[in-house]
Amino acid sequence: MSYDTDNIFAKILRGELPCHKVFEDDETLVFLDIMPRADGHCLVIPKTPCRNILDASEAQMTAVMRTTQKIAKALMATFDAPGVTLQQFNEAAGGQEVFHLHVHVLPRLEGDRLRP
Ligand code: DGP
Repeated sequence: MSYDTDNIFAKILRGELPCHKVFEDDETLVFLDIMPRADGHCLVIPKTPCRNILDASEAQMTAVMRTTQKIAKALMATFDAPGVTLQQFNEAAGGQEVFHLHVHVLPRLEGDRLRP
């Protein structure tokens, strides 16, 4: 499957749509999910075009997971959360809605439930 340069996250990367930026480095951008399923719900994306993990280079996977680990630890500290959930969807049948690689990072509290 090809990369659609008009997907929402591509527009965010080009500055055509706003986002609440949490972190960025040369390779990745992190921002709050517009429909948070937990307080602090963040999305980690590569800055370069990539549809999902099926299309990702080793360098993109490494960069995204390095940032994901950093953000997971920062969210746990910020929200005093004892746990963190990662979610990652690939292709429509896998639950993917925005076709630019992203990892959901959700800080978790004891006994909480993710919002739908
Ligand atoms: P999925 O591809 O299934 O992982 O879902 C895409 C996620 O992206 C979903 O949790 C909502 C979020 N999202 C969709 N549009 C926007 C947007 O314009 N801004 C932000 N910050 N998040 C968005």
